[in-house]
Amino acid sequence: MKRRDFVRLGWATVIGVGTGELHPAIAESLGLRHLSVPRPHPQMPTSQPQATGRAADFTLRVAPTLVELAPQVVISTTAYNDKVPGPLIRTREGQPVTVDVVNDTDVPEYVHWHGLFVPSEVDGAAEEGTPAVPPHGRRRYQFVAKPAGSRWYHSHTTAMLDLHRGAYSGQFGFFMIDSTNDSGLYDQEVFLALREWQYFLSTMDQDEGWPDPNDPMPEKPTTPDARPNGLEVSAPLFSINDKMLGAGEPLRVREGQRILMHLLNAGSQIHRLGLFGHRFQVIALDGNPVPAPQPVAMIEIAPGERVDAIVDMNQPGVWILGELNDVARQSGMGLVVEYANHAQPRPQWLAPPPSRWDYTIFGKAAPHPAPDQTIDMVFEKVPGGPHGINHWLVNGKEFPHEREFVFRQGARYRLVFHNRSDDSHPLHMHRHLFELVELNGKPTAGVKKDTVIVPAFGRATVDLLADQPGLTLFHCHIQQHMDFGFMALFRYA
Ligand SMILES: [Cu+2]
Repeated sequence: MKRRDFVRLGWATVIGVGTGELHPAIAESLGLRHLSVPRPHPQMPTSQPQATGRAADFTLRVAPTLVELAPQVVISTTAYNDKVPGPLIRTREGQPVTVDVVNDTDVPEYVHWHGLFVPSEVDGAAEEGTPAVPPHGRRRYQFVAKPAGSRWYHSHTTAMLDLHRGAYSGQFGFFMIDSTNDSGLYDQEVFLALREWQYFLSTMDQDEGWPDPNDPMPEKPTTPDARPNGLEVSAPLFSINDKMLGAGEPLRVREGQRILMHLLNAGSQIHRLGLFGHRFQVIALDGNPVPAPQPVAMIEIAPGERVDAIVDMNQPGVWILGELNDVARQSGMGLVVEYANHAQPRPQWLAPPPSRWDYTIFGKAAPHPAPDQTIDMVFEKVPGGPHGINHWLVNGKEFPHEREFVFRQGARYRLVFHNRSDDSHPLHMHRHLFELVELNGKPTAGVKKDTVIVPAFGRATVDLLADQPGLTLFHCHIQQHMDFGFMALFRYA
């Protein structure tokens, strides 16, 4: 057993892994009595726009709260409106939106509207000049909801060594912007946010279980870095929405139904999900419809990313939709999927057939117009820097930079992300979408995203049209990497 697994299982034992797939209390809650009572899958509470002229359409109250992840597993965090995820904000594309944020905590907060085209002043990033929501104060955010698709909102405060702030807190929620041409070809729509809880610092890399010797690693240096690795954020508990595997209501389905799953990774680790006997028809990445929807057996989703997939329910039984990693799944990252009239005492986990996640299969073959300028961005790790924490360099410097990164309005940019580190990083550009051009040398077109995983020692190239004037933050979506240097600010000339 690796030391990492020992540490994780040590934690997991507290909540009873070792008795099989589920905690006894959780298994008990899944007993026949419950299974025999058909109940609709609980809808996430929705904040609907209110009609009043001067009132906000939505109000988010940031406050400390308790979350019952499972029977006898209750954690303390801060969240929006005492819910994790926060209320589903749903609106039509092009609609003006007013959100009042009430901050019932002792620290300043920012709410970032991830994937929306909004001005810097309301984007929710201090670095772009958005004003804070003061402690015990309030602030109104007003913007137009665009573009259509699965967006989300979350705290964008700096956390540094406070593992209860920013992305470590429960401050996140779905923000759906409906387009006027929603096909509606599904029977049920579910919102599933993946999360870890009770973060701690460790020298063990969370993603070490997923090395892929087949990766080309074009950015791998010839001489490996011999410095010892520093502290990274790890976690012992996992959930989908606010419940650990088996602790919440199952997703109740009927044979023949089509389920639209809106998946969001609101955590700090990359996750891989499978549902034995089923395929995920991926229709959108980061909320943007893909040119070539494809069925896949496994979905990989990084912090900040969204995947919309339709699953045809054609394998009756009681299954676990779960993390492929056994420890993560057994420590909570999963959801029971229960077909009507197929109740069985225990949900089954079977690993899906081995497969690779590859963004490029959802794209098309098409030439990209030549960019006006190519910007190379090189990312490096400084292992075990100050405080024993890994620090991160963008083109040789930790954030902030001088004026290295400048856009001219209307110009097309090709950004080449060179990941010269042994970790995968989900790189996020605020207020813009970019189009994937190549990933580790594999070309594609038409896949539009706001967050892209650049694999360890890998390279991704994206094209971006600079059409959203204003300061624009770019960063790794892993909170700790962002806080310790992995950030850059683009300015419009
Ligand atoms: Cu990172």
